[in-house]
Amino acid sequence: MSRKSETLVFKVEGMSCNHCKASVENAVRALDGVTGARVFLEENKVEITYNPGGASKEELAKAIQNAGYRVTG
Ligand SMILES: [Cu+2]
Repeated sequence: MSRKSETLVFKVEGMSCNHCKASVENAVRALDGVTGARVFLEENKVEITYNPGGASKEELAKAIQNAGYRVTG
């Protein structure tokens, strides 16, 4: 049985170094259904792969905000 995962990109403000990168990636990866998270510091974005049925987009965004960063798009 194959599970189809989806990709989502958020614009995130406030990530400036590898510590920020790790904080955001770990916060997102801790959520239900997330299969991958990768921050691109230069582009102020995070790319997330997740299985629908787990955490919602809103919950993903909230996890980033709770880690101390601002989701702008
Ligand atoms: Cu940092």
